[in-house]
Amino acid sequence: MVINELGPILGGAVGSDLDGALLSLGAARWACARLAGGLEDVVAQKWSQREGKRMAGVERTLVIVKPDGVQRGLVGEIVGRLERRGLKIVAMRMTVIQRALAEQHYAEHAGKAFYESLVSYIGSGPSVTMVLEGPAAIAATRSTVGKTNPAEAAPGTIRGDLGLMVGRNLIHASDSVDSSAREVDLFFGTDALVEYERDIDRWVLEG
Ligand code: RTP
Ligand code: MG
Repeated sequence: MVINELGPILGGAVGSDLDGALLSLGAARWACARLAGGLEDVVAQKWSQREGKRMAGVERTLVIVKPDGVQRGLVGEIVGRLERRGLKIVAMRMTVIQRALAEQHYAEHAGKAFYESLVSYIGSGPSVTMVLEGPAAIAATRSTVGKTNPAEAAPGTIRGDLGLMVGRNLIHASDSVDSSAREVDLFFGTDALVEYERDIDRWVLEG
């Protein structure tokens, strides 16, 4: 294949005298360098395509199965729905969320009427915290989670199928790219995230 590709490149430069030979040598070197460079470009392009696919549109989101979800034995049900959607678990931990962490996590709600009950609820027992990854993972997770108040959440959503009251709505999910970055860092940092590929990904991810 290399020879075939060199042929047309060298064709015009090959001659019978020394100048011609040197010209041919120079052309051959140039052609080899070009082919090698081309190969590097192809490899680099492949990598960047792969990386690009992972980076462009692929998001991470922080999900918490809140204490009511754990107490009601719904961890498997809740995580299963998100897993079946195709989202990939890249971190998971069972933890009792301490007051300081709860306050940081829900800082945007400080001062609201429900803030105290919210902070006390989220720390009232073990939670399962996790980071999910996938294309548009933030919106995809929020749509599977459903509206904040389970009474208004659509059937088919986690809150709509499994909950009744806003103060017992089973699950937290990041609501934007910014809050996801902040929350993933708050609960896991970057070291605790596990990078891996799944064999099924080609059946879940297009392209
Ligand atoms: P989350 O942050 O827990 O995923 O919930 P969310 O985005 O759907 O709702 P958000 O407005 O961030 O509220 C955070 C949590 O506070 C409790 N809440 N209670 N009593 C109330 O009016 C009220 N409003 C919100 C809920 O537990 C909600 O998930
Ligand atoms: Mg929220």
